[in-house]
Amino acid sequence: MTLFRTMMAAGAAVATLGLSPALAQDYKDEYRVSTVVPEPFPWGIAANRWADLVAERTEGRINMKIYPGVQLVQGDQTREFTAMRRGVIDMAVGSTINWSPQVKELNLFSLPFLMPDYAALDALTQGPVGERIFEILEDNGVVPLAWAENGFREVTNSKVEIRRPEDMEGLKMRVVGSPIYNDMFSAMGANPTQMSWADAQPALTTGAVDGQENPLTIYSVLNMHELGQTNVTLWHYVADPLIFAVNQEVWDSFTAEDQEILRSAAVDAGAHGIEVAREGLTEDDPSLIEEIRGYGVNVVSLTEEERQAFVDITRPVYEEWTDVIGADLVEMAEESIANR
Ligand code: X2X
Repeated sequence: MTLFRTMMAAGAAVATLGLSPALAQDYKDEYRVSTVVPEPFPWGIAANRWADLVAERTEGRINMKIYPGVQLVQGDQTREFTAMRRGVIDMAVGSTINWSPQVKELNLFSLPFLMPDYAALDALTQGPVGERIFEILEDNGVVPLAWAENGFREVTNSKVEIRRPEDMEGLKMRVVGSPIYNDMFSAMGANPTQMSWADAQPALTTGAVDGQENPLTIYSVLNMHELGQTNVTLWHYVADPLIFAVNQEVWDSFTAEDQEILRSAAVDAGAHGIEVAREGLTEDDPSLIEEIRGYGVNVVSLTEEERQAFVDITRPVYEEWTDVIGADLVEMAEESIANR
């Protein structure tokens, strides 16, 4: 039994003795929920839905306020997890990428070309891998409740059509806060620079970087075509799911009934968020891709052969990071995907 579980068991025993039951009147006036982007990004929509559902179902006992732009950690999204664990942030709807500096297993979702489609992503988050990831987060001192989605991250730039790794030679790319992204883009011959989301936007505007990678929902809400990002390659190389989570002490302060409301509201908000994140980006409904094409953007999909060249060139990174993440977890993920 881990120390965490021992403490939980002790806590439960105390609660049954009636010594310190959580009382609704001890609640804070406001619970601070961190996100990177606000509405109308699907991420912000999921967070707002969570807060609204909780307010409604607790009849106002729990009042959650969303703080977008990771403003509670001065815009540094790689510090969000630590801040939540320490209670500087009460709750978060966070990306697996942004929490992976502290929880190395979360790099699983950044393994290049692991998840070919939405069914593969669902096979991970909704299967044994998702359960294992939640156990790992609990062992790291936060309470995970449900999944939502930022999306498949596609590569965009202002200079060239990207179909082959060679096309990326020397491209200045803004990458997110896990070193695996530096490794991947270096392997492809690009010139990656790690930057927070807050810094990425001015860097794209001024042309300090040539390109970036993010889900198309982020691209379209920001009108990145107006920032010169007129080449988009749909390569589905990684996807970042989002996780709803609560600081442990805050969680323990809620009554069992309110904990259940928080959890089920997160599950419902997550389902809605996933739906919104995929809108217009599926085979059945590619309307968002068409809309982006309509702005004169060069949107390309890769042939199987073209995709394979990227798989091959990033394979050493995949293998190296398998050791960091844990071979067992990667194997479990590969198996879940194969059986999806
Ligand atoms: O910084 C990004 O690229 C973003 C908004 O997608 C994340 O927070 C992972």
